[in-house]
Amino acid sequence: MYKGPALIEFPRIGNTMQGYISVSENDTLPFEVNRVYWTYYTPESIRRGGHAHYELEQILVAVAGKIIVETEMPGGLKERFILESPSVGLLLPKFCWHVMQYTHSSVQMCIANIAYEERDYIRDYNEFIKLPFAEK
Ligand code: T46
Repeated sequence: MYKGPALIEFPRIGNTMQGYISVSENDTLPFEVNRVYWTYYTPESIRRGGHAHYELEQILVAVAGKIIVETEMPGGLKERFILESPSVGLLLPKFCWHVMQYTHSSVQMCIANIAYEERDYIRDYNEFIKLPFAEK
C-alpha cells in the first residue's frame, strides 16, 4: 500500500497574550525542503489542485483561514481534511490525488521536497486511477 496523507502538529511557542511562533527544521520533517510556495486570494467557488505527483511530497499549512482538502490514494482510499490552524500541516505523499477549496482570506503555505517540474504532475484522473496499487 502507498503511505496515505497524515496530519502533522508543529510546535507552538508562545501564549495568547504575546502570540505564537510555529517552527520546523529539516530534522523534524519527513523530507529535505527544496521549495516553499504559497497561494492566496482564491475565490471560495474555486477548487484548486485536481492532480497527483510522481515525486513531490509536501506539507500544506493553512497559515490563515480554512482549507478543505480532499484526497485519494491509488487503490481508492478517499479522505477529507480541514486545515484551520497555523500549527497543523497536512503531509501529502507522492501519488496522492488532492483537491483544495479555500475561504477567501486563507493563505496556504506549501513546504515541498523538490523544485517545480510540470512533468511531475499527473493531471489526468484516468491516468491516476490506473496507477498500480503497490508500495512505492
Ligand atoms: C499542489 C497544490 C497544493 C509555478 O510556476 N511554480 C510553482 O512552484 C507552482 C506551485 C506553480 N507554478 C505555476 C504552474 C501553473 O502555471 O503556477 C500555475 C498554477 O499552478 P497549479 O494550477 O498547479 O496550482 P494549484 O493551486 O492547483 O496546485 C498547486 C501546486 O502546483 C501543486 O503542486 O500540489 O498547489
